[in-house]
Amino acid sequence: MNKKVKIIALLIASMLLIVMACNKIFAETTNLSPADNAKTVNTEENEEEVKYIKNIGKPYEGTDYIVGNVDNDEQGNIEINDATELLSFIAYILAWDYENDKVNDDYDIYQKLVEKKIVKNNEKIKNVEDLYNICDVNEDNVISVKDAAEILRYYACKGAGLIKD
Ligand SMILES: [Ca+2]
Ligand SMILES: [Ca+2]
Repeated sequence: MNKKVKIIALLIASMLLIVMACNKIFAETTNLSPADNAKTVNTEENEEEVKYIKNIGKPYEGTDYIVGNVDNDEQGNIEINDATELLSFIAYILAWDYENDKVNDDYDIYQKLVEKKIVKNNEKIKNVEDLYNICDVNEDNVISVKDAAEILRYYACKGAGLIKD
């Protein structure tokens, strides 16, 4: 994929994610009548999602970094920039030329992108475990747009006062 295609793909993915994040938030905050609440089945999946959000913005156990703080800003804030940094990384993982540019894991790709100054260097990411601890916020062992969506959702929920420290 050439650079233009990647950028367009990334922009489309970003817009989709923002729309998805907004839809989810409105769905969660507007169904306040008892009849509507009765319709909301608290499935296991919903409980899982809540759990993921609780991980984001918190220190990863036994480390000095914060889950979801992809850009490693000093305040440790989870903001849109963390999602866009992650989306940029994901776009390059998806477009990676595995045939010609052999890598062992996503950390190798990350390092190469940092060298080329395509993604920002996060000093906390020193190995593949750190990379996944910070970026794989929904803990499904894949760094994907779902993780970026969860970061956006956290950011929006926090902004709406739905998440307290
Ligand atoms: Ca951040
Ligand atoms: Ca994930």
